[in-house]
Amino acid sequence: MLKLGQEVSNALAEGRPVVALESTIIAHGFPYPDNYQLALELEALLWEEGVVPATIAVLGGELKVGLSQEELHHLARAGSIRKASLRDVPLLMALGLDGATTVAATMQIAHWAGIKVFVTGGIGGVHRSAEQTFDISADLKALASYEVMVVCAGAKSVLDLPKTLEVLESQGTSVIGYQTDRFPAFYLRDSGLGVDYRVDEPELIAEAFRIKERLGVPGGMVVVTPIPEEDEVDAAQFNGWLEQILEECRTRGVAGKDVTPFMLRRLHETSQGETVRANQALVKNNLRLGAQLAKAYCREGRP
Ligand code: PSU
Ligand code: MN
Repeated sequence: MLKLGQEVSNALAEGRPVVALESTIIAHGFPYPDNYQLALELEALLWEEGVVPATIAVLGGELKVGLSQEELHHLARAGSIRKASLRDVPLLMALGLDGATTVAATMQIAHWAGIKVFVTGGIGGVHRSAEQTFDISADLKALASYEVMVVCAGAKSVLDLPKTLEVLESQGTSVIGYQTDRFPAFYLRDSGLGVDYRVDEPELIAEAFRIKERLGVPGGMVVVTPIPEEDEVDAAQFNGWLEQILEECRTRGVAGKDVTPFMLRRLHETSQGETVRANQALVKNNLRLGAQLAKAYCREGRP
């Protein structure tokens, strides 16, 4: 039932590197036209690295792996695209609808397609006050289930990061710091928390993943790299914006799948674009690492 783009299909058949990209960050993560621009830049960056991009989405009920420019533009522009997590995919397919896939759904579909590396901005996790709301992203469930390396700049500090790391530990998901021993907090380089392992060579991360596959250990791996220093947001300023927006969430009763897009949009507005710029920079930085991992995975044997 997967509709693979020609380039993706050829690369997978020939064992060449492919990197999956999610479509929620295009449809819901950034305003238009920044989102379209970013989608094109990400794909171009991968081509430059010798890696085939596979942006994933549900379009007209079809499970697409590898999108055309027109399809990327549609996702960026339409404004009415649903956010598609794990439970949405079969319904969107049956109803012939469009959906922008979250980390969870993108991981699942990447796994079905045989793609080993997926690059995103930040994973979803346990929300603050989850002890009252039970709001825990399905991204964590996907990380427990699908064998994919997920490259990210940690998780946003809008989440409860200690609880997020606890859940990852309980479910057996490794958190690897690429050339860092700190768990990054998306717009900020250091959350104050550590990672499980620091690994400095992409080859060794790919090797750990291959061993995990051979052993049949289920689930994904989180590989983190911090936002570049020059793009980091000021922590005190960020915490000010965040307090205000968390209060808005409470007073307006924002809940469920609307929480993450609402907070991102309000952060972008409140910071006058600063978080958009930071977000773009960190995704590109993640992408460079993702390309290296995809290439390392395709090279057989130990470094
Ligand atoms: N983090 C970001 N930008 C995003 C998201 C996360 O920096 O756009 C999106 C991803 O698609 C992620 C989803 O999978 O939000 C998580 O949403 P929820 O918390 O509702 O599971
Ligand atoms: Mn949620």
